[in-house]
Amino acid sequence: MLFLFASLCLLATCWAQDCQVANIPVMQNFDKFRYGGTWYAVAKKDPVGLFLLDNVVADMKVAEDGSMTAQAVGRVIILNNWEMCANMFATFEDTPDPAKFKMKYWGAASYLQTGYDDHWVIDTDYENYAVHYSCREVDYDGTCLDGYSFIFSRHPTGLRPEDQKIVTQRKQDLCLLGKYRRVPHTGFCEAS
Ligand code: RTL
Repeated sequence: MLFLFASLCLLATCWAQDCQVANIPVMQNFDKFRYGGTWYAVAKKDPVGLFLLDNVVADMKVAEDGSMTAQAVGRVIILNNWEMCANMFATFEDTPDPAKFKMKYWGAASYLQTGYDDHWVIDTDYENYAVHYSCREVDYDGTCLDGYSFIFSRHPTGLRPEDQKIVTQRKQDLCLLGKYRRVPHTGFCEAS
């Protein structure tokens, strides 16, 4: 009886997930120098409003002094019907947590979106996968009201089967399991 009770308690604590943005676990001992290079988006959870549709590739650069910048491309539709490949730029500001950055971003063309978002690295092995998260608006109860997340791979062909399990666990940690869509790569942004 006591055993049953103890295991039930254990289960309950395992399942208890508060989904508070402030409690989301991020990558420990994050090394931004190893994060540099090309990342192919394989899946994403969209925010409210306009967003990168597909063919998303990010190129992170980390200078010797540690300053991080990025270029990204992705297919977008603007003004209802105009499809284009958006060329985006970003600079990152460090925060006390090495895995949490503030990202200032803008487009090569003035009509593209600009913004100032969180850029959190939830998990990465630097060589194969990275899980990114950004909450734009925290709700009154501390959960995320509007946010987005990217699953990145070093390989244009997608995640290795052995990384899929870890990534699914991370989606769960973010309270976003089931909210992701695959990001197709059709070559739309390749000529730029
Ligand atoms: C990610 C990391 C690498 C650098 C940048 C990123 C985000 C870009 C975003 C672009 C949105 C563009 C839109 C254009 C339509 O006007 C996180 C990939 C810059 C959010 C919506």
